[in-house]
Formats: sequence, structure tokens, C-alpha cells
Amino acid sequence: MAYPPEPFRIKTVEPIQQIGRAEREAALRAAHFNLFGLRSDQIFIDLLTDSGTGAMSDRQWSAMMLGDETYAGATSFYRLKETIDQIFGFAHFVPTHQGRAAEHILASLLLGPGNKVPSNSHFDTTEANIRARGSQPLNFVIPEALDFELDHPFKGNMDLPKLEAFIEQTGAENIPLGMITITNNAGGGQPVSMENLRGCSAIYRKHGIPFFIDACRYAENAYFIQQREPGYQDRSPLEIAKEMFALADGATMSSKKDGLVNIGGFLAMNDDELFARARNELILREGFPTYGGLAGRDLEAMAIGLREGLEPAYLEYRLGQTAYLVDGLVAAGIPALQPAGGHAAYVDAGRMLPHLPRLQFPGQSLSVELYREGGVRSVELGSVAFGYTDPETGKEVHPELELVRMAIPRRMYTQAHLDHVIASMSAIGQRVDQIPGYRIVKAPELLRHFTAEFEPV
Ligand code: P61
Repeated sequence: MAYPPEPFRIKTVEPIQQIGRAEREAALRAAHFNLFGLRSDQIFIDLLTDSGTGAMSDRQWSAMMLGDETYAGATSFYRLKETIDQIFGFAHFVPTHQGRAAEHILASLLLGPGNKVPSNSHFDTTEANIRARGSQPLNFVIPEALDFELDHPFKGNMDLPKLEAFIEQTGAENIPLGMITITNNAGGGQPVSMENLRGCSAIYRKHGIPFFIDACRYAENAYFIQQREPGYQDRSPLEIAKEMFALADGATMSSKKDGLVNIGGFLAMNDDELFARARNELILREGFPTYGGLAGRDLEAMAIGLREGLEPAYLEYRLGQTAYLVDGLVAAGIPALQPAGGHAAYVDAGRMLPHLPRLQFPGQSLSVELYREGGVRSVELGSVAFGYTDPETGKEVHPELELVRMAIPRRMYTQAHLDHVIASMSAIGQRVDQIPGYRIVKAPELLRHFTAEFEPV
């Protein structure tokens, strides 16, 4: 495996430091063992998320000076529109402050009590926005996705026969929206093939179900298609992206990922009537349609970031860096998901800490331990983030996988930083049986992982 060097050099630096072990312990207690409660100056390497945390380029920073802060009709909007039209090709879009705002608008326009929304795997904000409308999110990722070591090029694929059977059983009239997430974040940042997108589109269209792509990491997905899917070797990521979006009726986008910006997103669609309603909803919740929830300068940064995120040299470096982290973890005997996904390494905490039952949250436990060991912040994507209490049975429902994710901010950390992460995880691997489980002391009903409080069992 090659790990191509950064196709950029560093012009600005932001100092970071590692606080001592006793201070980290105190910080954990003060945060009630929830890593979302830490202050950034208590963290050495922050792999909580790749969302909005990356470094912008000199071109983006200079474009921000051109930001047009006009309330209606800002030229910055039209520059962004040109980029979005070229890459995504939908008839309409509205800018939003981030991905979940796009999800909220879409859910409020299409969903009501008792509706169902299938996807390969919804991410937690999408799930929560669907549940908030009284609807039910369903995940039909292929079973290969759950096999941690299986070498499969497109572990993010939808299980098409299962999707088809589900629609027939449920009735298309109860499914006002069909989705797919590229890459599949909740399932390991794994890509979806063009063939699978085509199949998915055909099924949704056959049943008249509007098909929206959760496009956060579409550029990484496009690059995987170029590298892995027969027939795409000579196609650029831009061409592949266009082909993917031509299969759908719309997209929700958090530009904080492959848009290479610190804030921003959009909701795009083809349907004129739906767009008219989306615009009204946007005005009610986000702002006027030529700025959405953003400043003009943010629109400028996004217009350039979306293009930079599709550059082949950048994508080659980016996916190589993620593979470097995964390969290092695997070499250290850590059960990391293979093959590497696009934006993050995912560790199977359930397998790494087999002495902890699900209700003692092994993922939470491992992520706390990684901070304790090396000042590294990761995020739990297991029973805390995706578990919920079944409203019918009152019982706790666990997701299939108990994961800890180390997401790599874009253009930010070097290989030496990742070596520190690998060494920290490896040190934990030497003393797994001493690691405690946790119990939830306090938590809200939706998106509980952000604010839940824990204590060691
Ligand atoms: C992330 F800890 N993702 O992966 P917004 N769809 C998809 C996402 O990955 C996503 C959104 C929609 C984040 C940020 C995050 O519990 C958490 O711009 C596939 O964040 O609103 C966001 O986009 C929503 C981290 C979100 C979390 C929720 O790290």
C-alpha cells in the first residue's frame, strides 16, 4: 500500500500540546466521561470528527475576502451555484448552515407519523430527524458490511433484494423518501458502487419513491469507484460524481466533510414544487434562499472547497492517510475495520473489550481509555450513539456493531500524529482486561451521546 505525500505544504500552524495524565484524568471526571464535554485545549489529537475540522486552503481564505454579504442576490451565491450545478447537476438547491438543517427541511416536507425511510445506513442526525417526525429509519446495508476482516470493495452497498422486499411489504405509499449514504459513515466510511447506486435508483424509481443521496463524503466515494469499480479507471472524480447524482432526485449535503469548509451545507433537488416548499421552510428556519444559514464568505469558501475536494491528488493522499492509520492499527493487533474507509478508522470495541457487556458500553469505554492513554479524542459509534429504548417494549435496542471511530480531519494532521494514535491504541491493547465499563447517569431522548453523563461501573 502506498501512502502518497501531502499535495500541499503548510503555511500556517496552530500549536497543540499534550497535558499530563493527572490533568487528563481530572478532565474526564469534569466531563462526566463524555468526550464531547472536553475542552479542545485538553486534547492532543482530536479525531472526534472530520466534520468542519479540516484546514482551508490559501485560495479559500483569500476568496473569503470576496464574500458578498448582501441579504438577497449576493454574487457569492451565484459563484456557489455555478460549482454546485456543475458537480451535482440538480435543478435547485438551497444553502443551509450544515447537513442536519438540510435533513430537517427535507424531513419536515416529506415525512409524517408512521412513515418509513430506508437507506444503507442512516447517520445519527438523519435518524433523529426522521424519528422527530414520528417516522422510522431503516438500514439495509449488505451483510458483508458487518464482517470486519472481509475484503470487499464496496461494503457500503445497499442490500437491493432486501430493499425491494421491504418496499413491497410496506407499500410505497408509506415510504415518502428513500435514501443512501455515500460513503456509509455509520457502517465504517465504506463506499457504495455505481452499480449499486444504479440498482437502488431503479428500485426507488420503479415504486415512485423520491431518492435522496446523503452526499457528505461523495468525493471520497467517487475516488473509491475510480480505484475499484471496473470501467471507471479513466473517469475523473468529477465525472463519476455527476454520474452518481444523475441517478437521484436530490441530495442532502454537509459541506463540512468533502466540501472542505468549517461550516455549510445544502439541500438540492429536481422537483419544482418540492423546491418551492423547501424555500419557504428555509426562509422560516435558516434565512433567505441566496444565503441560507451562512455568511457570503462561507458560500465563497464552499464554492472553492467543493472543487478542491474532488482533485485527484488530494483524494489519493486523503485515502492513503486513512489507510495508513488503519494499517498501523491492524499491524498492532487492534481489530480495525478493513479495508480502510474514506475518512476514519473504525475499531470493533466489542471484540477488543470482550469482558464488557453491551449495557456497559464497550465503545464508550474504549474511547475514554484512548483519551486517558494518549490525549486522543475519538467518538463512540455504538450503543450510546445508535442504541435507543424501544417505545413498544421499553427495552434497550443495540446497534449491530459496537464501534469507536477515529475520524481524520482533512489536510490537518501528519503521519507522525497518526503514529502517536497507533502507539496509544497499541498500549491499550496490552491492558484491555483492566478497562472498566460505564453506566449512563443522565441522558436526553434523542442524540443522547452529545450530552449523556456516565460513570465507571
Ligand atoms: C461526523 F458525533 N457527521 O461524522 P452536519 N450525514 C452524514 C454525516 O456524517 C453527518 C451528517 C449527515 C458528523 C458530524 C457529527 O453525533 C454526531 O453538518 C453521513 O453535522 O449537520 C455528520 O451533518 C450531518 C458528529 C454528527 C457526531 C453527529 O462526525
